[in-house]
Amino acid sequence: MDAFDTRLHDDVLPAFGLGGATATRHGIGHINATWRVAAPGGPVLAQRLNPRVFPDARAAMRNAVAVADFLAAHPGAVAVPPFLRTPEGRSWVEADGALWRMQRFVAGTARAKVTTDDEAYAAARAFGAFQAALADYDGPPLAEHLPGFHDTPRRLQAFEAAVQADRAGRADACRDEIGALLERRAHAFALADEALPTRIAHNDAKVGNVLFGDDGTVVAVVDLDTTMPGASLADFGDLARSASGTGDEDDPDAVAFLPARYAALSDGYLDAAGPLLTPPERRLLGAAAQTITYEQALRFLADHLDGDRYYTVDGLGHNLRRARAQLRLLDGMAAAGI
Ligand code: GN1
Ligand code: MG
Repeated sequence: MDAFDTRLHDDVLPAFGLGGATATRHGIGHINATWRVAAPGGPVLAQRLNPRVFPDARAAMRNAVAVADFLAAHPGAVAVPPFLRTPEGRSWVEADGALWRMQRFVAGTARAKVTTDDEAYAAARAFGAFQAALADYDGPPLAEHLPGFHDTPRRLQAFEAAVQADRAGRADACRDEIGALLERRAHAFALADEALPTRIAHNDAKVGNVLFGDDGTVVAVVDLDTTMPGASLADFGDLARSASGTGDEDDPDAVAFLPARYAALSDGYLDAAGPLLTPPERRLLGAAAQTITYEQALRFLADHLDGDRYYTVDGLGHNLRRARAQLRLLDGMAAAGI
């Protein structure tokens, strides 16, 4: 079942004591289905985790809840939306082969793209603060429930397998993009041989996963579904991928890398997390931006070749446009010598 043709299961609201509340579809995520629920105590979000993307959804939720609880118990740490509990103290319910959860709605605006260097700085500071706060994490151990999520060499292998399989018969029509990705394969290995510490990473640190307040400050970091042991550079890389250029993630014609925007991102990230980072982590920020942008191009093009089974698409060719946009951004980054 696709994220967009699903309905809110009848058991979910009653399980959280909200039977009878009105729910409307909400948000633009590529993966999960989300509803905004008008609850008596203020709005909440209900979500169905996509079981195809999160085969161990319980582990994903255990991680997310543990991290949210830890941050909530540390005043001054970056805010994340708290999870609601059922009267029995459970953070999710299971229905129709999926896991459903509710979170308090945090007022703020998610932007797929930032438009000023100040916004870029604020978003980067928030992800840096997330990293820094979690350096002291002492809650239950976190599972790597999506193994190798940012293992770029492995993503390259999966891409090559998708080209070989050509499951949807689309490879011939995108030989240029396939060739461009294979030519740039060195990006897959730029971080692979470095000694990088395993930290707690958000792992989906795109700029759309922070909420801005009206004054341009960040009010919360959201979407902890991929928060797992990982590399800080995966987060910085994803942030740079999503916020260092013009244009939407799926609009190749509008993409241009902006060096000043990128500088604001690295300043913000280092201002919050810099003291914690090792010399290789600091030195490799620019390499990480390119590696994660490359990785995302591999993932989008692989999904196009597979017949659009992973990401939600708006029609044929959407993943191909996304891949092209990543490639353009990557070339902008490389030309700027970051
Ligand atoms: C997905 O869930 P969402 O839309 O924030 C994806 C990320 C990609 C991103 C690209 C679990 O994120 O890894 O970077 O799309 N999440 C998962 O926009 O695969
Ligand atoms: Mg997500």
